[in-house]
Amino acid sequence: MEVEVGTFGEINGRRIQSYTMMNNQNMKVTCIDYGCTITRIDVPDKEGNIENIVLGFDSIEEYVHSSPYFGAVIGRVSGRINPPNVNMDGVTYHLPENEGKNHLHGGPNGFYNVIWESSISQSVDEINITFSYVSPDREEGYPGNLKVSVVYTLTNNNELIITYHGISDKNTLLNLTNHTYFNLSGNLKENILQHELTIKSNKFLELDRSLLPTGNLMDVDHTPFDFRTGKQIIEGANSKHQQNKIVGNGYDHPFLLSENHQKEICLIDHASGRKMIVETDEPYVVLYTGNMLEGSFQIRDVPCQKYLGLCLETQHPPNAIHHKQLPSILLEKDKEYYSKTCFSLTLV
Ligand code: FUC
Repeated sequence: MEVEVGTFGEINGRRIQSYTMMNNQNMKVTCIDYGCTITRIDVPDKEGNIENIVLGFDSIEEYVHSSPYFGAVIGRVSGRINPPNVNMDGVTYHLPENEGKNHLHGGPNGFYNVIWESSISQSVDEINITFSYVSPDREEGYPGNLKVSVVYTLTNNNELIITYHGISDKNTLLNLTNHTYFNLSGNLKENILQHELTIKSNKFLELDRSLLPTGNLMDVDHTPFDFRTGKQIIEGANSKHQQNKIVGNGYDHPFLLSENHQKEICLIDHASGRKMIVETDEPYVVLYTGNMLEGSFQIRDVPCQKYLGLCLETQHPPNAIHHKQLPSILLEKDKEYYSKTCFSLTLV
C-alpha cells in the first residue's frame, strides 16, 4: 500500500494538501484538507478498467465557488434546521441561514468550508489520513469549543472507512456525515438512474415543501420508497408519489435503518459490474439522488446535470432538534462523539 502527498492549490496563501491512498487491489482514494473532501475514488470495473466513481473537481477554485458539497464532511450538523435557533442550557443560539430561512449543512462556513490539520499513518494492510479541526465556541452559532477529527482509512479489502470523533467543552449539537456523490458507471459515463439500490429500511421521514422532515415516519410498503429488495433510482424519478415530486422528482429523504453493520445499504451498477456496500452505526441514511444538481459548470469534462450522482449520507435525522421523538444529536460537555461508516467496493 502506498500514499502520495501533493499540493492541490492555495486558499489565501495557504497550501491545500492532497493525499492519494492506494491499496494492492488497484483502489485509490484521493482527499484534500479543505473540507476533508474526497475528490476521487478510482476502482476497477468487471473488465478491470480503473475509473473514478465520485463527483469532484481538479482545482480548489471550483470547490470554493461551484461545489454542492461534493465529497465533503458536513458539520457541525448535517441537513436542514428550521427555525434556525437552538435553546440550550437557558441560552438561545441563532444558527446562520444559508438556504432561504433554513440553516443547511452547518451553515455558510461549515466544516466543508474550512481547512483541517492532517496527518498520515500506515500499516501493512491499511492507510489512514487523519483530519482534525478545532471549531471555536459560537462558530456558525453553535455553543462550545469543539475538537473534531475525521479519519479516512483505506484497507486492502477495498474498504473506505470513515471514523468521526468529537469532544466539546459545553453541551452542543453534533451530527456529522460525508457528502460524496457516487456514480458507479465510471468517469461519469452515465447518470445514476439505472443504479440499483437496496436499503434495509421499513420507514422513511416525510418531508414538507421546504424539504424539512415533518417528524412523521412513513411506511415504505407499496411505495417507491421500498428499497428492501432492490430498486432502480429511475422509479423514484418517474414516480407520481407526492414525496418524490416535492424533492424535484427523486429522493432526498432520511431512511430509518433496520439494521447496522449488516450490509444494510447496497448500490449496484450492472453495466460496469461495480457494487458498493455501506455499513454504519448511524440510525439513518439520507438518500439524495442529485435532483437539484443543475448549474452551468463542468464536473471534470462532464456538464453538471440532474441525477449525475447520488449521496448516501449516514447520520442522525435532519432537524432532529425540533422533533423530540427523533434521536437526539445533543453532545454533552466532555463526552466523546464517535461514529463510523464503511464503504466497501466490490463486483457483482
Ligand atoms: C443533500 C440534500 C439537500 C441538498 C444538498 C446539496 O444533503 O438533502 O437537499 O440539496 O444535499
